Amino acid sequence: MITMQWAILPGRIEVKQGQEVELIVSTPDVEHGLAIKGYGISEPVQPGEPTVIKFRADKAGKFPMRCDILCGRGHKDMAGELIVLPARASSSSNPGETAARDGSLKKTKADPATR
Ligand SMILES: [Cu+2]
Repeated sequence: MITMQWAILPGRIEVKQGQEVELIVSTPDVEHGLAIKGYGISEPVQPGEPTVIKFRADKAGKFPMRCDILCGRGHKDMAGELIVLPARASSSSNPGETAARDGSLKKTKADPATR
């Protein structure tokens, strides 16, 4: 993905709960930051050097993404949204539960809930 003056592209990222997410973020102009509220993510992004952000999407919901480094007049327009689609937990909705899988970065097409 790209942080640039004045946008975060793509502005909407959809992942599944429990998925290992790897964001490779670059910037074509000046230094920006990428922050994802709710996941405690806040990483600087420098020109010429992509930043790799890895995390496990263990919380379902919508999480605003922002640039958290003041980069100029359009700074506040740099916003996006991370959507974490809930795993199909039929009965229990215990939040820590999906964190039990080991962290391979494979992206399988249909990922049946492990239960
Ligand atoms: Cu900014």
